[in-house]
Amino acid sequence: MGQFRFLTGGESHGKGLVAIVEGMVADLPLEEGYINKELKRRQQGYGRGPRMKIEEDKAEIMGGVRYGLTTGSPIALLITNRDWPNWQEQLSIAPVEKEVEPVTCPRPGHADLAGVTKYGLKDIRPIMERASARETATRVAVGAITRRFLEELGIAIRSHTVAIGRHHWERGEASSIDWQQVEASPVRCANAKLEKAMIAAIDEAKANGNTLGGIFEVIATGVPIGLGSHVSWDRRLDGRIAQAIMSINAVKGVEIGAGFALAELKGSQAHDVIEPSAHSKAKGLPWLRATNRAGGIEGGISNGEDIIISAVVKPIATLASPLPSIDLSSGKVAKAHYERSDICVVPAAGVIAEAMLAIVLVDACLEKFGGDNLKETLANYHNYLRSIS
Ligand code: EPS
Repeated sequence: MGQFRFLTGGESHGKGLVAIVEGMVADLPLEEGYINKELKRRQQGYGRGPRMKIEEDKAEIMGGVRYGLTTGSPIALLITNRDWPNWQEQLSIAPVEKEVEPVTCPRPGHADLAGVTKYGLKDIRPIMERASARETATRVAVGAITRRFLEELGIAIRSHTVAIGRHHWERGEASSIDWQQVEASPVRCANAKLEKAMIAAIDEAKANGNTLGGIFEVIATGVPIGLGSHVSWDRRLDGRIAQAIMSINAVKGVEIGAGFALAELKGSQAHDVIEPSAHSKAKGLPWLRATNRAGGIEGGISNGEDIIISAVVKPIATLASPLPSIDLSSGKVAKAHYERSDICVVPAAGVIAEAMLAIVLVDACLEKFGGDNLKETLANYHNYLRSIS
């Protein structure tokens, strides 16, 4: 990360989650309601577990904003866990006379086994609490702040569900998406027939004590040419985006543009030819691209086309019909630990990926355009657009 950075803290069933965001410019209009709208989007999606009926995520801004404008100081956020009163014993911060029964049967696919071994703990509880995807609520809150900034630059980010289980869009079929339909869909899928099949598949998985994964796609429009750089590995925009998306809980693969499908194409078919044009949709550019297989990034630099990312989410690891494991306290064969959980998180993962992409793009924009105040950044930005047109 460059100029912009953030940290999160807190446990899934602890008092709450916190985030500190540093490097956002001053004078950006920001209200809690804007952040909370994004938090609500993350909580939705067919296949979420009973926890989402308990929580109603709201971010409280604790600092860094005055009279509805950022001040340039770190922005401090708090999201309270409504479930906390039910977990005060398990997650007591003060020492207790008698500890609750430890969790000792790791769930295959979760951080449980590697985490408890690495940190030398006897109880899996602290690992599962922090590895929980509940942490992504803070990322979406931070993502909302960055989305608000990107709006000022005319950059928009959206996501939709490409696949749940075996039910998926054909490649290229989802090229013109009805975004209103996506937002109204319980699985964030704009194809009514697919949506029905996805919902039925989630119901079936639930009935069998199982879980389902899938694929989401995230698209950023209005991105200027020139974010990121080819000069060093850690400046490459594609690498930075891949890391951010891969860091989302349960994501196991990330593609940029045509991604893995490029393996089957010849060089003459794989690239996006450059044509002169006075009507380019890319900002300020006197050319256009007939296709966008590169997903808006060439050589680690944004090329002015839409940035297109897709990622696969594995079926989540907490199963109502648990997989075989061992009890770490006895070494004996046992079933993996089970607590209530989600069946499918693909729609929520798309919303989280929007936040992560927004965070990376803001970092890259501030690196390119600088500025400590929105007006200063915008002046630099428009000056750059003029200089390249
Ligand atoms: C999660 C298990 C479930 C999910 C949770 C992630 O929580 P609980 O054990 O309280 O039912 O609902 O996700 C969230 C709470 C959230 O806000 O996304 C897990 O084990 O990772």
